[in-house]
Amino acid sequence: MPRLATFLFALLVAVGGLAYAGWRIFDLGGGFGDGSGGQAEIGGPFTLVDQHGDERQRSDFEGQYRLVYFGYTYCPDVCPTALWSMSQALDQLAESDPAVAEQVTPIFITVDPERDTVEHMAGYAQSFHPRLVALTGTPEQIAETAKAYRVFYRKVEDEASSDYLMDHSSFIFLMGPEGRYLTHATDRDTPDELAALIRETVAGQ
Ligand SMILES: [Cu+2]
Repeated sequence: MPRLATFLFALLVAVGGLAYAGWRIFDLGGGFGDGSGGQAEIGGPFTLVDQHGDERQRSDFEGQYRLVYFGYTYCPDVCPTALWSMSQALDQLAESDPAVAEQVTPIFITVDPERDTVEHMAGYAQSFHPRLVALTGTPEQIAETAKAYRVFYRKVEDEASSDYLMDHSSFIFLMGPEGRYLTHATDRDTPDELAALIRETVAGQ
């Protein structure tokens, strides 16, 4: 009997793991269309607050390409890497293609509104790029925005301390001047690759 119990438990874990993996794969592959095909769109209207305490909506960025990244300031590695790449890529473009660079607004949206207050976002954004717009909001506003971008996130309790981590998707979305999804990169793309992707995508518009 204990062997059966062990087997059942292992099966349960495996099924749970598969379901979770499936969700992540869906999350990764789902809906990355160009907005013109049958796939669901990525992005949507939002109302959030920036690091200066000002309300910001999607329409505020009309006419600007946007590099949008969801993460959280307490992230130990992935978010700093992605935000560093975005900043470096924009600095590179400012040198090589200033006309392109000035059309792109980098946006960081927290998935951890509990800890990422306006004040906290202000200090964090400063360490990356002077033009980085860092957005937070109520848990509901964040959930709605993340859902529109098909971004997955969840709290992961750390048993060793009272702190927690956030498990989250890590995509750098390039949105067009009308707010439509164009393409995306990830935190694993180098600043060079990201700069090239932005340059080519903007040129192809
Ligand atoms: Cu992160």
